Amino acid sequence: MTATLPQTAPPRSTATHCPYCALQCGMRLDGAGPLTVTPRDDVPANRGGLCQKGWTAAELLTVPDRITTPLMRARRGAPLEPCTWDEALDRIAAGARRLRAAHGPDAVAVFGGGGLTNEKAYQLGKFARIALRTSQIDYNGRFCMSSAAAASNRAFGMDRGLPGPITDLGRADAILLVGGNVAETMPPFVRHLTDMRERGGALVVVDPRRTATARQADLHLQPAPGTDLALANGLLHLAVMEGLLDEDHIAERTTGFAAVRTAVNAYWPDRVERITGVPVPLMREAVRLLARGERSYILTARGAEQHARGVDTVTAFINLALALGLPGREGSGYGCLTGQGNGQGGREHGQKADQLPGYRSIADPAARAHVAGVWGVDPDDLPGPGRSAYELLMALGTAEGPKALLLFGSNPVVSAPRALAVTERLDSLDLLVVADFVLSETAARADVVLPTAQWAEESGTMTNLEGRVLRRRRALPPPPGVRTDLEILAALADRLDAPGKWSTEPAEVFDELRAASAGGLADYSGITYERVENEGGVFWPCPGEDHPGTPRPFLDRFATPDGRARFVPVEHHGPAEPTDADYPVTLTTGRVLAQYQSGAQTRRVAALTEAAPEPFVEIHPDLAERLGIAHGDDVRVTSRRGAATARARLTTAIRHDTVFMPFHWAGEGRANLLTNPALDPTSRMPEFKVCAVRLEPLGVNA
Ligand SMILES: Nc1nc2c(c(=O)[nH]1)N[C@H]1C(S)=C(S)[C@@H](COP(=O)(O)OP(=O)(O)OC[C@H]3O[C@@H](n4cnc5c(=O)[nH]c(N)nc54)[C@H](O)[C@@H]3O)O[C@H]1N2
Ligand SMILES: Nc1nc2c(c(=O)[nH]1)N[C@H]1C(S)=C(S)[C@@H](COP(=O)(O)OP(=O)(O)OC[C@H]3O[C@@H](n4cnc5c(=O)[nH]c(N)nc54)[C@H](O)[C@@H]3O)O[C@H]1N2
Ligand code: SF4
Ligand SMILES: [Mo]
Repeated sequence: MTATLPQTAPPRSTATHCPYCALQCGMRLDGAGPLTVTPRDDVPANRGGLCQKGWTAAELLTVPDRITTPLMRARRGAPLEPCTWDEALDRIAAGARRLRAAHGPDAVAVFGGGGLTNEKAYQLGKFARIALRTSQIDYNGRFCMSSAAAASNRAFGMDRGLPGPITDLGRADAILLVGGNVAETMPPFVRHLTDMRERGGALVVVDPRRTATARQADLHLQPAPGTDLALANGLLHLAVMEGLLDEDHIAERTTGFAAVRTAVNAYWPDRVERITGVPVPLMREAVRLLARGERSYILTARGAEQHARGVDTVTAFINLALALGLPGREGSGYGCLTGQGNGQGGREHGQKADQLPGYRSIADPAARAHVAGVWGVDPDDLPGPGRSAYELLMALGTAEGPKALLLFGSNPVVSAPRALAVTERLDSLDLLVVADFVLSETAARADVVLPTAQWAEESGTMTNLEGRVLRRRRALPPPPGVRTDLEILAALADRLDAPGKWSTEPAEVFDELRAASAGGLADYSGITYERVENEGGVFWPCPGEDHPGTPRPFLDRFATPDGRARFVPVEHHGPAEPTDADYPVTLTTGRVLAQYQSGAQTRRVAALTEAAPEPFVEIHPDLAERLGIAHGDDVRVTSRRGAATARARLTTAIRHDTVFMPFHWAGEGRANLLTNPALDPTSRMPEFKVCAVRLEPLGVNA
């Protein structure tokens, strides 16, 4: 089978969205050769703004080392060499069949990504379950917002990023932003915070670093990494003491407050100051700001969530929000800032180990029956839940684990915790297949590499951080020789004699997704491409074509069986790996404006590499002096997992006891050589945001 790519003349101007983060800024692409990018002002999320990554996004399409032909290596150790699509696909299908025959269907695993469109995420989950019949599928969203998702499901019965349209934020009385650096991670988002502040609202930021976001705040709390839960319980303790609770809201809309009130008794202010390092007067001011109006938000991002107790930490902030009467009211509530372009939709349509489309549980017999019906298979033939992302990666190539991995939309050699061990597991596979548009660090280790189409070369839908489904539109055809992910999955399904329909048309796949999601929590059945076009996006759940969609899902009731939100008492445990004499400093990790994730894309864009060229470690000057480190020195950072080398960047914006590294680079500066894969017991999220390290100066870099 050869790829036939429709070569229709491209329209002069295409309205679409940015390929990167969950804000999904609207942009217009013009031209037929090199595209020019202009921001759209008809999209509420960005209202005419873009960040540097968005402005330069068109360069991704023409990076010099873009792969345009499949690559294969004859055996481990041999070089990757160009091959035909038939050779590549035949090798994958034969390998999958052989391993399945020898070891059973779980011998082949799939790893997906939150950057994939809804259509691709859906098709990938279906491919794993009915073409490979494997339970072994998970995705990088597990590393992203799985803790917030689990906490929201527990409290509200549903997990949907923001509780309302993003423009609601601009009318709030106060926003408490915990562990989010939006000035770098979604710059146009800051406009909504500025709107609020110009109307008299207050911004409170909780971050161990005085970030670009914290500098714009009315109040900045600077806790030690991994102590947010104690802080949240302490704030609730203060709210109780100061009589700031919304007793009516608690009585009418929630259950379980008594146990939480008892639990936070033990979080008296002095104790919380000792745990977190946040002075009591600042805590008091924060809770007063948050409680002074009726419409306020508590928002969490990765700083609060990427912890071995991330679910409980988010729960502690939800408890605080509920006690102040915020969730369930128009223009206020709790929200999680989704990260990846389709971080929302990516978690709703079945690429997570325990989920089927429509945010259904794969363990629920009714859900299995419904989805099996749409797929045309027997419910008993669907596999059960598989391993979570890190557990899956670490099982690869072991006696009980998968022997082959098909990877779409992630670069775990750079982005997974304890990356060295994960890389060893990838190298021990019989067959590693990576679909990507560049030779990422993970693709470079694959046995077969499949070149895929990019954002502006394909159509589909993305669900942004608001829960609003948006259209990604094709502006030009992919380069000759390149196929879309849907075409790749269809060709493999065909070779594996898979049951079901394997359309390569995004609109057809979307119609099937609608049917599969019908009746589920994330019900997309009423959403059509036409409606998305005409209505500027549609909010899920949307259970019928005559249903308006649901911008604010919790106004009348929560999605729990009794309609009430649930308080859950939670206790502070601290980081899984506390500092000690050998590893006396806390390392936290995160992002910078000009690089995206593993850097596979942004490290190839000239202006972005110029803006953020190399790995670094932020150190407070006092700590640096104690360790004999000067600004610009190369520093070796060592944890129990390994050592990394990065340039010292001295700044008073970070706590004395903490250092920070971005994780966007490969090689010896890889932050994930150091990170601790301790997993949250519920979400299985790794503790990217805290581990114990020691630092040594390596002298001035020549
Ligand atoms: N430029 C850029 N933008 C991006 C991305 C990118 O890679 N680059 N990725 C996208 C994705 S997938 C995501 S998930 C989002 C992430 O967006 P954010 O969550 O805003 O990003 P991070 O930098 O990971 O973490 C935010 C902050 O958490 C702080 N932090 C660290 N430890 C703690 C802690 O224990 N407690 C608290 N309260 N704060 C802590 C860090 O100092 C950091 O400033 O960004 C999206 N946007
Ligand atoms: N230390 C540390 N580590 C972290 C984090 C942290 O804060 N600290 N954050 C974590 C978080 S929140 C996230 S989301 C992960 C992200 O980390 P990764 O999962 O590695 O994400 P990306 O770098 O975006 O990798 C996406 C890859 O897929 C390719 N790609 C993009 N779109 C498509 C597509 O449509 N189809 C196909 N086939 N390929 C595509 C890109 O070229 C790239 O190579 O990192 C996690 N790792
Ligand atoms: S904020 Fe996110 S969506 Fe907007 S331009 Fe930047 S990377 Fe793209
Ligand atoms: Mo993320």
